Amino acid sequence: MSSAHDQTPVSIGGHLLADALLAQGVDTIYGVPGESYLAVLDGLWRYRETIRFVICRQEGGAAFMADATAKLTGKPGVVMVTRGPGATNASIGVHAAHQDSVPMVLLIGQVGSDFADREAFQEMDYRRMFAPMAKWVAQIERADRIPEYVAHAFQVATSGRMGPVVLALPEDMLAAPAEAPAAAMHQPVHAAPSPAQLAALTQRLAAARRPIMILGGTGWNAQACADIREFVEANHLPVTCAFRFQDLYDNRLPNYVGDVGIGINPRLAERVRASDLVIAIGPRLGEMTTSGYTLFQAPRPVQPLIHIHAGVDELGTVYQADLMIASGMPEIATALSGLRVDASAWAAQLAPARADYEAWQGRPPLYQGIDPDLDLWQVMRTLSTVVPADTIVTNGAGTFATWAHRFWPYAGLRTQLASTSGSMGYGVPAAVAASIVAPDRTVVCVAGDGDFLMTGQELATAVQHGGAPLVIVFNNSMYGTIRMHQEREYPERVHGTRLVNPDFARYCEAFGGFGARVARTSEFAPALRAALDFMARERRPALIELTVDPQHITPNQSLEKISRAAKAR
Ligand SMILES: Cc1ncc(C[n+]2csc(CCOP(=O)(O)OP(=O)(O)O)c2C)c(N)n1
Ligand SMILES: [Mg+2]
Repeated sequence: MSSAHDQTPVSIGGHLLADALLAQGVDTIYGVPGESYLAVLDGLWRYRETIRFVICRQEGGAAFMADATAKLTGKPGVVMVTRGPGATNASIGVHAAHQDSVPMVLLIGQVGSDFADREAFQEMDYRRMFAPMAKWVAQIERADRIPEYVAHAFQVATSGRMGPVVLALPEDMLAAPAEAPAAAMHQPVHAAPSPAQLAALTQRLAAARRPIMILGGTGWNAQACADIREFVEANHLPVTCAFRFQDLYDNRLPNYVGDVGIGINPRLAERVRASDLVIAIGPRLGEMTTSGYTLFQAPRPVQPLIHIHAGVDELGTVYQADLMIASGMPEIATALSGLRVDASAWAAQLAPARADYEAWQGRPPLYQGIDPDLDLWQVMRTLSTVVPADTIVTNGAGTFATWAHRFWPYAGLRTQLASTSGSMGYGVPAAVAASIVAPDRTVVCVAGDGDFLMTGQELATAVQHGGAPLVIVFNNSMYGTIRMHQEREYPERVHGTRLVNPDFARYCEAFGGFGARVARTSEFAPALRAALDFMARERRPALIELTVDPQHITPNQSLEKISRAAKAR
């Protein structure tokens, strides 16, 4: 007698994996194929209309795209790569997702169990390799447990302090016939503030004279940002954003007083130092946000500190805050939205703090007394008046990023995609992914000449999948950041920092995109208009190369000035 169970057609591991991804709500996967996971590709082929498989040109780009997609959608980013070489390439994005606390699931084809532990072709032990970078690493040895492992991976990636999870998939396990009961959708779990914690927060705020807020980290959504805005405005609080989380509060609103990151406005740094209550909601208070652990003294800050973070393990690790609250962002934001205290002690401090921010956005000291051929401050201003306010701005790493960080008015949640890991090459894949996932948004990547060529080939991915980002390359023919540090530490001993570059405009044209080069300020607006017209008409990427004077290294000073100061020391 046959049971209903016997009649279920037997599947294979690779198909169960595709089923399990669908069950976890996956609609986009980034990857580079490998012979190690043909059975998964076959499983995904069945869902080719529901799960978009974005084929990339390098696994590092794929992993950055997944990171950026997670930041943009709030859902875990998914990457699929092959063994050794694929996994090692992808690791840069796992590190980025870890430092950014971004939910990511990396799937890696693994050698079959018949060859395991022989250092077979491309074999690696991913548990050991990813141990310091990922929240959880597992290898699925039995196909009948695929739904369980995949659900577990999504659960871990999205709960508490979010982060990357790695699943290795032995080839024979993927190819073997198997059946497994389906898992349900994962349910992200986040703590919430207790009544006692909220009472303590209220009491400290009511007693403060110079409070300031720092918003940062991941896990925010539109409602949480709106709730925080209500709390901030009702209590006349000055609000700042942590390094590369500048879009958590609309920069154009009067309570926003600047970003607490690299190259912080000295007047803002002074306000944070002189504050008598810092309320940090979401940031890790890492090296970049604390100006190298100087804004706050470790382990016991001079300023009273309330630190609210999604991860229990993060609280108290560097700073022993006076009040530590483990909470998801929506949970704390809802709790704070209706809170009102007497703000008369500090309300008058808001306008001067905002004025300091606005002054910091003015024409920078670098250009005082000179009329540069290409005024990068003017370029950023032109850009911000021409593209829509909700444009997504992405960047990798280099001094060029300062122009975006300091002068771009981020208009609220999900207008910035930048990695706190400071990885070069992040900007292009992030822009490509954003343009594919959010085709109705304008996407601008700000890149350096070094930064751009780390992942510039992902323009091909944009073309293949209908993405149309605009890339602006700040070309100063050098790894400028390192040159700057070199001049500071070893003045005039230039070594290992010069670059010989291709023609970036023609590079983009070779992918079917638009390219232009701009050497004078007046050329920028027409080039921008032509680029935007092209993107709208052709739905392909555009690139504007800026010929940047290598001397113009930061908005504050020239290379020569840095070198001179170093020699005078
Ligand atoms: C993947 C990676 N490699 C190396 C570095 C070290 N690094 C930081 S900035 C920088 C130079 C960036 O050069 P470029 O993109 O041309 O920008 P610039 O500083 O010249 O504006 C380097 C090499 C890094 N952050 N990431
Ligand atoms: Mg450069």
